Amino acid sequence: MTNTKSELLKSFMQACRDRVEQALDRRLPPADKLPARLHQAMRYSVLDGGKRLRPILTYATGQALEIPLDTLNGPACAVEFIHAYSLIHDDLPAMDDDDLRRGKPTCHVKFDEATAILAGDALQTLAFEVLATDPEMKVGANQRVAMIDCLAKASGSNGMVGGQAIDLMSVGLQLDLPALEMMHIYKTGALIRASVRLAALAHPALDPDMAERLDHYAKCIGLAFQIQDDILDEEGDTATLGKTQGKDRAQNKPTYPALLGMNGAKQKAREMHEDALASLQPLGDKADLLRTLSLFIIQRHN
Ligand code: GRG
Repeated sequence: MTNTKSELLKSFMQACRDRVEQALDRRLPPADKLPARLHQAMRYSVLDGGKRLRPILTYATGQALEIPLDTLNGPACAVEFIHAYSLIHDDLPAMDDDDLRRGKPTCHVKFDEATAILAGDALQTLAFEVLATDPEMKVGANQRVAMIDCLAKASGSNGMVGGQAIDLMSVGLQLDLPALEMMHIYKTGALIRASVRLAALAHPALDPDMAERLDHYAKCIGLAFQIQDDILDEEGDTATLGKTQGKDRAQNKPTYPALLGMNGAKQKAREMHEDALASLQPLGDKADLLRTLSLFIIQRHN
C-alpha cells in the first residue's frame, strides 16, 4: 500500500472515531438529568476511551457499500453501547472482578456495584431504543426490525452472553481448539459480526453473496481479534493495555497461546487475516478500510 493511501486510511479511521465520539455523546442522557448518578456512570463508561473498533467497522462496511455514514451513526452507537455494557458487567466482582478498564477505575470502583449493574442494564436497553427510533437512520420499518433482531441475537444467550457463560464455566478446564473457538465466536465474535452486519442491513438491496462475504470477513477478524487479545494478555503490559495484564494465566483460562504456543497463535492470527482479505476481493478499493482494520486487529498493542 502506498504511503499516501495508508495516511488517507489512517485519517479516515480518526474521522470515524471523532464521528462516533460525538454521536455517542448526543445519544447518552445528560450527566445532570435525574437519576444523575446513573447517567454519570453511563457516560463515564462510554465516553473518553476505547478503540471504537466496532463502530469503525460499521462505518468501514458502510463505506465499502457506499452507504452515507450519517445514516450509520445509530447502528454504530448501538453496538458500542452493548460493548460498553458488556465491559461494565464483565468487570464486576461476580465476573472478572477487575478494577482497571481503559486506563481508568472500572465503573463499580468509581461509582458502586449497584450503579454499575444498572448502568450496564440501561446501556443495553438504550442500544435497542436507538435502533428502533434513531431519526438519522434512513431505513424502513422492516430494516429496523432486522437490525434489532441482529443485535439482539448477537448479544444474547446464543451470542455474547452465551459466550461469557461458557467462559465462566470453563475456567480451570482443558478446552480443545474447537471448543475454545466456539466460545470466542460467541463471546467476542458475535458483536464484531453484528457491527458489520448492521451496516449491510442498512443497504436497501444487498446482494446475498456480498452479505455472506462480509459476514465471513467479520467472522475471521473476530477470531483474529480474540487471538491477538490472548497474545497481548501474555506479551503486553498493563499500562499500554489499560487493563490488567496476565489475568488469563492467573485465572488458568484456556487461551490460544496456551493451546498452540505463542508462534502458533501468531500464525493462526495471520491466517485469519489472510482469509478475511480473500473474502473482500470483489469489493476492490472500496474495501481498503476494512482491509486496514483487519491488519490493525492483528498488529494492535492494546
Ligand atoms: C458480561 C454480558 C457480559 C458479557 C461480557 C465481551 C465480554 C463479554 C467481556 C469482555 C471481556 C474481555 C476482556 C474479552 C476479551 C475481548 C474483548 C471484548 C476485549 C475488549 O474489547 P476492546 O479491546 O475494548 O475492543 P475497547 O476498550 O478498546 O473498547
